[in-house]
Amino acid sequence: MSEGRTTNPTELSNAQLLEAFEMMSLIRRVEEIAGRAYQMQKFSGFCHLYIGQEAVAAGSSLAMEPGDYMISAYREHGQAMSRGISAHAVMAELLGKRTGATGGRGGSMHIFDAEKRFMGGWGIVGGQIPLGAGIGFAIKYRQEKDVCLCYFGDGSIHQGVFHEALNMASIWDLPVVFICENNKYAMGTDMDRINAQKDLTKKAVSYAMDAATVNGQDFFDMYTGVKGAIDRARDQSRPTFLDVRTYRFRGHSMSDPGNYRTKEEVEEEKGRDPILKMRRDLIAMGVATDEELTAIDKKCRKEAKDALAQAEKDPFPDISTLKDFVYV
Ligand SMILES: Cc1ncc(C[n+]2csc(CCOP(=O)(O)OP(=O)(O)O)c2C)c(N)n1
Ligand SMILES: [Mg+2]
Repeated sequence: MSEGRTTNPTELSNAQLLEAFEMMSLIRRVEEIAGRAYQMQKFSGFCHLYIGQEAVAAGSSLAMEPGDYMISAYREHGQAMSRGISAHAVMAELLGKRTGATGGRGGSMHIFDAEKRFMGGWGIVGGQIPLGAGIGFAIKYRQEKDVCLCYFGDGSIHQGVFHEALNMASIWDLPVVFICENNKYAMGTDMDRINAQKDLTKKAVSYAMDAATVNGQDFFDMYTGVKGAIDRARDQSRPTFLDVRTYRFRGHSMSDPGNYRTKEEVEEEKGRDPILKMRRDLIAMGVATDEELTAIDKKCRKEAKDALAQAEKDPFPDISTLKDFVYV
């Protein structure tokens, strides 16, 4: 295992770095508990875990201002928590409880919190990309200074809306950061098999948009990449495309045994575990000791466990509200 960084390449304080470590640890522990709860049939439907991709959410979130927006796909539990939605509100949402972030009506793929400017949680591959551009349009139209971070998987870049949204964001100078969470697979389909152009940043070039490749398994690289893009959006009202290289350690969803990749590949990727990397960095930089980081992780394990226990006790939405929010 490589040694950690000895200097902090960002302007983040030690307290903020520890906040990022805690955020990543909490996401990991909540996802582990969610996976176990699913296997125990405490809830059903779809469930896509974020394990392995935690630094993408944490690196982004630390670079954001409270007024900035985030919108994502269905692998969004971790991103929701990175914007301050509690572990309990996420867990309760998975279980369909009234106390869930979306009142128990959305479930795993549809976590929302408009107050925290977390705009979901979308199940149609690529469907949120034009919505993210639309949020950028609204920000600009109202002459506000916020930025929208719009996430999508590598599988969605072949959808027409990806190309339409990027083109519009560029011609209209929208303050949007388009973040492709490139975890190498769209369900079981290997990116290398379906991409004629393997350098995804070249797709943005055709829309005259700045683009960069970012190591999503390194919190510091992620933070720096996103911060630069956010600054460009806020100061110049220009969009950016980021090809973030990451990896999911679990299957696509809970029903995926992952037979399309070798054990060796997964093990090799686990050697780049973003949380272990952050741990090594923080120790090498003298920000915290191994024991202090273990204590933070222990706190996160408890918070995740308590979140599930509370969610299990919480009530389901009242039957009288069955038709609420239904248009027809
Ligand atoms: C329009 C559309 N087509 C197909 C699906 C089924 N589907 C759900 S997830 C997925 C793969 C998407 O992979 P990617 O965008 O790489 O995201 P990841 O799951 O890797 O995070 C597909 C094909 C869908 N939800 N929407
Ligand atoms: Mg993918």
